[in-house]
Amino acid sequence: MPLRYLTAGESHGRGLVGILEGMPAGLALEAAYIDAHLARRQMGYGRGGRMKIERDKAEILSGVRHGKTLGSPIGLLVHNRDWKNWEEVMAVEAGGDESLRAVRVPRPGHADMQGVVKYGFSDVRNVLERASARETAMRVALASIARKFLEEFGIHVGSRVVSIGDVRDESEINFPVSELNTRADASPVRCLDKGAEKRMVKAIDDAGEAGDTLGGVVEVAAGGLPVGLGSYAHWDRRLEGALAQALMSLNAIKGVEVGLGFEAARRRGSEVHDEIFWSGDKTRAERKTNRSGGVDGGVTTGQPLVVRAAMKPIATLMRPVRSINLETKEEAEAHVERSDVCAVPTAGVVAESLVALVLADAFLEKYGGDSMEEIKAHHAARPHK
Ligand code: EPS
Repeated sequence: MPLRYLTAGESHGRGLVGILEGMPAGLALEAAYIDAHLARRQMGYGRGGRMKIERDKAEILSGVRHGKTLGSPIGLLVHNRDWKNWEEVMAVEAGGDESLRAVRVPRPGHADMQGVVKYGFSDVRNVLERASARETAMRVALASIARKFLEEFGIHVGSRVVSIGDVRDESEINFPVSELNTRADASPVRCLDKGAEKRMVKAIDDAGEAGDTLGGVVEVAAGGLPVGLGSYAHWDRRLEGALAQALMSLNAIKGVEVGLGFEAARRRGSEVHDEIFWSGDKTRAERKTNRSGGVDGGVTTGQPLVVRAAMKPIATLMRPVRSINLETKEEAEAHVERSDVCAVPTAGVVAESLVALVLADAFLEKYGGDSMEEIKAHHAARPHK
C-alpha cells in the first residue's frame, strides 16, 4: 500500500490538517486545483447554515516546491472560518469554561452515545466535533492530489447522485466518465435527469419543512483504467475490499455495491457474468456488458469502475427523535444543532475522492516508481489494455 494519509481536526476547531505520504516526485500541483474540488464538496441542495460560512481553501505546507511534488509527505491545512465563533468553546488551553455549549443528550444514529461511553466523556461535544463530516473536507483535499496523479494517466473519477429518499434517477451513464462531473455538478442535487432533479429538490424541501432529514445513494465511476489494478493473490489486495473499506469509512454510509451489487444475487449466472469476446484484431479481450462494475476477482477488467454507496439520513433532526439526558437521567429529545437536511450530493464528491485514493494506491503498487518520469515509463511499457 504505497499511499498513506492521515487527517486531524475538529469541526469547530482551528482547522483541519492532513498528510499524504507516498506521492512520487514531479507531479505538477497547485492549491487552486485542490480548492476547485473543495468547492465542489461544498455545493449541493440541502446543506445548512455552516456551508454559508465556510469557503474551504487548502494551504500546501510541505512536499511541493515550485509547483511540483518532491516525493516527500505533502502537508495540507484547511482553516475553519467558523473557528472565530467557537474559540472559547473549543479552546486548546486549560482554564476556560468547559460547560460552554456542552451537549448532554446524544443524537440517535450519530457516534454520540458510543463515543461518550468509549472515551469516558460527559460532554457529547467531545465526540461530535471529531465524528462530524467536516473532516471529509481534508479527505477531499488530500484525494485531489491522488486525482491529479490519475489524470496524468488518463484516468478520471466522477460521481453522481442516483437517489435521494425514495426518488430515483433511472438514467444511465452513456457518455465518457471524464464528462460525468461536469454534467453532475450542473445540477443542485448532482443527478443527471432533470425530472428526477426536480423531485429530489422537492423531497428535500418536504423533509426540511417536516424537521426531518434524507439519505440517498451515490454512484462513483472511474474511466481509463488499465486491466490489472488490485490482485486476487491475497485478501487485502482485492480491489473490491479496498473500495468497500474506503467508502464504508465515509460518515453515514451503510452500504456499498460494486457493479450490479445486490441485484446480482437475484439473477442467474448467465444474466450476471460479462461474456468475453475478441477485439476485431484479436489482440484484446472485450466485454459488451459491464455488470461486474469493472472489477472481477479483485482485479480491474479495464472497463469503467462503477461503485455505489448508500447514505443514511443525517442524524441531527430539527424535530428530534427520542433519547436520554446523560446528566439529569431523564428521557429527552435528541440534541438539536444547526444541521443539513440532506448531504447526499456532497457525499458523492467525497465518495469519488475516496475512490481516487484507492485507485492511486493500486496504480502506484502496479506501476510504482519514485518520480512521475519513472512511473510514466513503467506505464508506457505495460499499458495493460
Ligand atoms: C455536521 C454538521 C454541520 C455540517 C457539517 C457536518 O456543521 P455544523 O455543526 O457546524 O453546523 O455543516 O459539515 C461541514 C461542516 C462540512 O464542511 O461539510 C456534522 O455533524 O456531521
